[in-house]
Amino acid sequence: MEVTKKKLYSAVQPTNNLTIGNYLGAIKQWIALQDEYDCTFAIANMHAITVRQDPAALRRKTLELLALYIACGVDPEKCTLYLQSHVPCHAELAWVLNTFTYVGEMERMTQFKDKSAKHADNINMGLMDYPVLMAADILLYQADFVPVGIDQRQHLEITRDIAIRFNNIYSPTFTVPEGLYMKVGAKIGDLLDPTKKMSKSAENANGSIFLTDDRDTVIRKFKRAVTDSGNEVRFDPENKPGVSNLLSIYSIFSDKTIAEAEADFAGKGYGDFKLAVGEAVADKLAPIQAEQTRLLADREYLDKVFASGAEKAYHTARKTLSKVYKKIGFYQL
Ligand code: ATP
Ligand code: LTN
Repeated sequence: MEVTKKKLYSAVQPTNNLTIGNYLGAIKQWIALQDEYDCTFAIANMHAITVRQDPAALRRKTLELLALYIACGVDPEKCTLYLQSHVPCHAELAWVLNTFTYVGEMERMTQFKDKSAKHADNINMGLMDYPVLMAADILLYQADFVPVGIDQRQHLEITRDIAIRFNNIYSPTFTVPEGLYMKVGAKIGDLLDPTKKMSKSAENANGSIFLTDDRDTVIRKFKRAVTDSGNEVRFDPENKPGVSNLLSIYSIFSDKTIAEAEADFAGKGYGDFKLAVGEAVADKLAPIQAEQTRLLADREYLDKVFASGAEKAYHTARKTLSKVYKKIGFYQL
């Protein structure tokens, strides 16, 4: 008997270069789950324009991100991979959901407050509406699970609230989704300030490891990473945030548990430890970078993935949107 798989949905914005935080918090989970779930992964270019983008760079980053998804191991034969702007239903559902979302709720969002402070000259309506568009993404595909980093938890909560609100006013329409967060890796810290999340738009690029960084750059950045007082390599996020962050990174990149990672460095100093973390990361990034470069040279293939992804995504999204239009009373032909 064919068992229907649960649905999984996630997306990343094609802005800047991805960091190992994006990889560990989001994409690595996708790869682990793609066999078990019915997966849809988007490139969120409509979210990206909530902050001013250079058009040529945005176009280039879009292809680079698609190539990166595939190079990291996301399989376009198993999953639906598509570009958000190729499916008009996102903007359409976001409009409807706007009428089920309160201004006060959006003003309270941490990311909105952070980004408003960072881009004080451009606090546009899209920046404020960002979570509603994200809710539309997720709800269109009736996703059961959304694998993301911890920083997205608040957006997942508001998505659930909006879905529940709509379902209660009309009748069950949307699946109420749950966020999926990695046990280790859901919040990778900045190497220079480990209590802050590693971000692809951080001011100081030395605190972030980009998936495009070459071996020397990776090792140099890890050598400069802040550690803590003492000299023991021990996992203790409260008292040793720097070392614990590096241990988390090392453990995931070398497929070891935290305890095994600690054991590797028993009796060793911070210098040896940081070098080993850098090498473990650089070893894993090299084949991904080579594959991304190979894929980027094959534009025809990438366009085909986008075209078939958009077609599949549209089919699912339109079904949900028609259901919504019917419930709210939009006259349909
Ligand atoms: P920006 O800093 O430009 O706003 P970002 O680095 O937060 O971007 P997004 O595109 O917003 O990147 O996020 C993509 C995915 O990566 C999301 O699932 C997010 O939760 C996850 N993510 C981002 N940073 C980290 C991090 N430091 N640790 C773990 N997961 C992260
Ligand atoms: N806001 C997300 C990117 C994103 C997303 C989504 C994630 C846009 N739409 C839908 C999960 C589901 C971020 O990571 N900054």
